[in-house]
Amino acid sequence: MKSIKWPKHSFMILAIVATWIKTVIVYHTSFDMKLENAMQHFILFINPLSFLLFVYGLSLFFKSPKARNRYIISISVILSIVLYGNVGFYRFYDDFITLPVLFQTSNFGDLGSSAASIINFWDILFFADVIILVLANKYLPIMKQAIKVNVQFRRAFFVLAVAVTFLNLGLAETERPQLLTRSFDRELLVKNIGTYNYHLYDIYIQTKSSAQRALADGSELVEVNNYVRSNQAAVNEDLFGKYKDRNVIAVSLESLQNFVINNEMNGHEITPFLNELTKDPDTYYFSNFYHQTGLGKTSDSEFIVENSLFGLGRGAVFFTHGGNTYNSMAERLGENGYYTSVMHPNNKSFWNRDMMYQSLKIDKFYDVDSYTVEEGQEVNWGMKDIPFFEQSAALMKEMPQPFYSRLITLTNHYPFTLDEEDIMIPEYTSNSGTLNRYFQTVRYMDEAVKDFFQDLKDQGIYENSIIVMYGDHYGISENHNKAMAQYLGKEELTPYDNAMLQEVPLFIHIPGSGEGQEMTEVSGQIDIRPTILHLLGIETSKDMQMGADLFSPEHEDFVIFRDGRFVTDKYVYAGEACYDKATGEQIDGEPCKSYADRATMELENSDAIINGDLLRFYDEKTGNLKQDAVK
Ligand code: GP9
Ligand code: MN
Repeated sequence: MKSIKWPKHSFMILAIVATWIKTVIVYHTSFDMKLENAMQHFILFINPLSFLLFVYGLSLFFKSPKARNRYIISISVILSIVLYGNVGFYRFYDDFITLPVLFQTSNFGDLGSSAASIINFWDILFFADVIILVLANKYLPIMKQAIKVNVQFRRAFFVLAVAVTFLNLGLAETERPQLLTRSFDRELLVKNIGTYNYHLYDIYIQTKSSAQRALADGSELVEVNNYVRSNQAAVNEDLFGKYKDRNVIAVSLESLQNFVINNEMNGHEITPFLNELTKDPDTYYFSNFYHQTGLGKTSDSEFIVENSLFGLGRGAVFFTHGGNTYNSMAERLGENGYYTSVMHPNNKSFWNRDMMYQSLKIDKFYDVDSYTVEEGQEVNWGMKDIPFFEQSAALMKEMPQPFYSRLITLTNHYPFTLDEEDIMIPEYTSNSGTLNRYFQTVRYMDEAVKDFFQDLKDQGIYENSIIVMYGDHYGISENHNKAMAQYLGKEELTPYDNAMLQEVPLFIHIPGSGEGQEMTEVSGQIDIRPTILHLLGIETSKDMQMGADLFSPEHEDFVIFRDGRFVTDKYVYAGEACYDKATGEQIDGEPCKSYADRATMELENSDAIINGDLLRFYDEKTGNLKQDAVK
């Protein structure tokens, strides 16, 4: 032993290295994380380091070597328990632990009985670093050496830790832009910032939400309730209940904007099938319809459709408020005898769907594990839409009827790539590869929807269903304004144009109805819930919802975006300026003012419901507060 020259801070360094290496080995052996390239491997490799430098680095503040080593060993024990806890949870649920599930004891009902089968003797290796540290502390006297740490050294050490953190975050940001603000997939988080940092982040998000929740009481609901009641739109007497007990098949069309509908790109029709639907006697096509999503993108659109409430201005409500009480469309349909599900061939924890769907009372989530993804059936983000639809229709055939199933497509997702054999039209010719390819993936999606209609007919489900299809959010961001202006034949795009580009198509296809037509009311995703429920003859007059039935004679031409922009039949408010909707010219702000105030109020009311988890106090049977709501 004498020949080895141990560095000064041997025990701390040993701890950092041992826990680091162990964590990386555990990543590879115990979690099934898909790594696509060398950079992702590298990020996974370095991601435990920043946290470990900080937490073990605190040992530099200890004077007594005994206390210092005890601290280091305790940390290694705690981190091992956290990691091992995750492994156990993952073995059972295929997911990483998030704080709320620790408090939802019902989740562990099944776990208890199977704990024995989850644990085995070799799991002792998950504590390998602890064992190494304990042995080193006992048998290597050098480890117990007292070290005088000067301030400069400590400072340098923490500067290094900060640098490693930034390196990690920077690499993660290039690999997954906006990771922390929007991509709330636990797997992505662990892959990019590491399991320990992920837990800190999760604790931060969840405590923030629960603090707001704890401060709220039922009295806040009174005001919100008054607002909602005074904005109710009456039902359309002719249509209310006309399609009672039909299945509802809702299709979220990924990134589909309205500008491609009934339009061409260099002489090529982009959406031939959807174009036909706009003229089809069984289809209501809404041509002045807008998405209302924020950072939560697809998940926000799901939230809006299910609850007729807005997502949040910051973060994704699916992630931040996944445990709230809601009164979703699925729940309402479930009460009316429907079997409810979501079908989406992605990993179930993406957007915290697996947790959120429990709160939305969705009976079953057909995630990627419900599908057989064969060779060549995967592109870009996952399963291609055509086989996805085909297998979904087959699954639907087995569902008890009536059912409500919401399908989420994936192929027309940024960066809009396709396999050679799926390309049906050439790329567009602009400086934006994104926009150029977008037309091709939209064309593919159109084909997929066409096939889906046939699949439904083949499975005998078509006739007795209502098919609702809508674009979930924009596909082409303002970063591509130049290319977009070229396509639209404009000099440049103004805030007015960008607001108008938030239009997404909505189709309500009712086989055999014969009354379909183009509908021009200015409307948004928030209106879908009451519209569907009313077609099925389900009352919503006591529901806490912000939208209005699109067929109601009282539906107002007014749609609010999550960021406060809005569109009416006459005005568009964007970039803090008022525009004439017909001409796109900026006008005096006065006419927009009262709408702007209403928009703010509506968004605030919606936020109050979510932040305070107010629906837990609400009795939607009576439309009153629950008895014990006011403290
Ligand atoms: C992920 C899919 C895409 O499962 O819904 O989400 P997005 O990036 O569009 O929000
Ligand atoms: Mn989406």
